[in-house]
Amino acid sequence: MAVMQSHLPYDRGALEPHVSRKTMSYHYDEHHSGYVKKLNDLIEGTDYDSLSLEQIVSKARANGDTAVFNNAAQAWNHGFFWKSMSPNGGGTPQGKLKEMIDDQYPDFDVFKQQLRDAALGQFGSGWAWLVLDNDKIRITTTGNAETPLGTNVVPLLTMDVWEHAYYLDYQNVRKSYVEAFIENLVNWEFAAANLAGKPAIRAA
Ligand code: MN3
Repeated sequence: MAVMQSHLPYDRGALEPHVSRKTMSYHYDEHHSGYVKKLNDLIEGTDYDSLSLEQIVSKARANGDTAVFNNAAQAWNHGFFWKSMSPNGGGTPQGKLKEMIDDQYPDFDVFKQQLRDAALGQFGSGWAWLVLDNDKIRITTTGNAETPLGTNVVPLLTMDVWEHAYYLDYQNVRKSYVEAFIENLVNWEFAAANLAGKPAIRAA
């Protein structure tokens, strides 16, 4: 059974002016779609074929099946990334997530700065993440397709820092894209739902 490309939870132009319709069209319809198509080509007729996308990521990592892992992880990461943004994003987290940030960081601006620094510090292609690590939140990054999914931390939020995520809108200036993500796009409600263990995280 083929893996389905996860749904884009808003219109392709909904994140303008921060992410253009053109970027979103390429990113969703070419890049994300390409990972899903490639994955399905790779797994057809194999033991992976009957598994969920999350199971494929874990099994391919364990088996060292690099091509399957890379395409499956990218398929999952993008589904998670679309939900990590919202046309009504930005602002401040509420509830338990806010409490944890307040407990672990001097203030919200320092937290945001560390998230920004992590996203800028990831050399080359990759992802910046907010994860739950035991009972603490943690900012981390992964290179290329690598993902916290299936490891011992819980992904709460992600930012795609591959150049294809921002080049058409910001050229090589990752900093401007990262600022726009943190100030205008980030979906704190999605992160809070993942923190609460809501099924949002499983809807790859
Ligand atoms: Mn991407």
